[in-house]
Amino acid sequence: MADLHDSGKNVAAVKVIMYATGWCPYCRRAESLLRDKGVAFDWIDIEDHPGRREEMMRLSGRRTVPQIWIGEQHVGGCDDLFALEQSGQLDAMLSV
Ligand SMILES: N[C@@H](CCC(=O)N[C@@H](CS)C(=O)NCC(=O)O)C(=O)O
Repeated sequence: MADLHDSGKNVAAVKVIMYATGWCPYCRRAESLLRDKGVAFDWIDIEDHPGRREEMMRLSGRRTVPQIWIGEQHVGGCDDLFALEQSGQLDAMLSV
């Protein structure tokens, strides 16, 4: 169901999940930041797996992609991920 995107450097102590689509620029931007951090994450393409779109909406209360979880915590979308980076909280959340 989910593809494991392994950047090859660090393995985050927590599971990172991103619901996404292949064409979405916000998804690519978020992916790029996670890759820069060197963490592996599960990429769930909601177009390849339509049932996962409903799952994403139910779990997040949002309809846009990406939607990102770090462990049990719903981070939100790309802007939310970058806000955590800007505030210096992201590394601790990722344990990197
Ligand atoms: N501010 C959001 C923007 C996300 C966004 O607009 N994603 C687009 C795809 S690139 C989307 O899901 N559009 C569908 C919709 O608006 O219903 C973020 O940072 O994640």
